Amino acid sequence: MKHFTSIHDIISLEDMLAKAKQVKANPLADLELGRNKTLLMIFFDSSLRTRLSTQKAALNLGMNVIVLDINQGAWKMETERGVVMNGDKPEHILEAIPVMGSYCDMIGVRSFAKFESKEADYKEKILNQFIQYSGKPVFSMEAATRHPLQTFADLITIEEYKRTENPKIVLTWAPHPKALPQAVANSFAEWINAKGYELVITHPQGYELAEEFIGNATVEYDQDKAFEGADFIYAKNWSAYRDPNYGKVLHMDHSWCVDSRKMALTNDAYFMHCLPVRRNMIVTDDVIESPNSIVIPQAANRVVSAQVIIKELLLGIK
Ligand code: AN0
Ligand code: CP
Repeated sequence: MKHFTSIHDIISLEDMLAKAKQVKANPLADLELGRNKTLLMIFFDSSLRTRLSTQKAALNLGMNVIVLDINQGAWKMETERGVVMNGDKPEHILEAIPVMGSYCDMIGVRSFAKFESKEADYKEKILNQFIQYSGKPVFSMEAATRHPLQTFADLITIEEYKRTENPKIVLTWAPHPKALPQAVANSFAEWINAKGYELVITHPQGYELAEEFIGNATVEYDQDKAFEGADFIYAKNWSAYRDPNYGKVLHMDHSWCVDSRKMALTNDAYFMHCLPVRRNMIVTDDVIESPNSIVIPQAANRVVSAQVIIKELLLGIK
């Protein structure tokens, strides 16, 4: 594998899931693979899970790890060409990227959607500049449109907990006070569609995702109806995708919060969320604390997904 930015960089999903099982059973089996190799993790946006789990995964592979928070101590960066840089940004990303590339063997990048331009976000401008100018294998730690390490961990978790061969999976929008990217929802739909499971996406009118991510999923505007018979409820907020509302919070309809009445409509479904989650906005205390909530093992599987991907990238270097 040369780079990892989406499911399209994977040849076989089944093969990756099998590799995840191996890594989970024996996490230190490849301790020699990454010896004397350095991973540089670049964060343009905050993180708890991605930062820790990716670092842990790299350590399990014997790598050295350097972490840079662009907004805490690094120079503010201009990302556009042609700008007269007489403002508050002393550095240009076009020098910063090859410099960062010269210090490491692999780069992980977190750079969320900026919501300034849908076109720039959906072209993955920042991530692609890293691929183009760093000279090193690059992987996404959540970019503008996708969060593939999260979704790989989600799918590993679903495989571990599913009680039927073809579970019904519901991706439900839930309210949130701030505009969040579509990345987690996009990736989730993309991977569940690729796996071939029944996927129902439910959200209020106006929060439709891009067609390329909806794929074969059913869109259901009635949340109660969507929940009927579900085996997994995956809650997530996202802002509007469609023009002219791209990146906007249209409303915060609290009736969409996942509560025990709605969970009772399901087939004793497991509750999932990528975290961080705002309690009593997205999900009630009792649902996230219930035995059916698998958010903690889901987050734990982030080490596994990162380790499988970093291993594939290391094998690509050798
Ligand atoms: C981010 C998002 O929704 O994309 C990261 C989730 C993993 N969430 C927040 O910013 C709260
Ligand atoms: N789920 C996830 O990516 O969490 P962080 O934003 O804390 O990394």
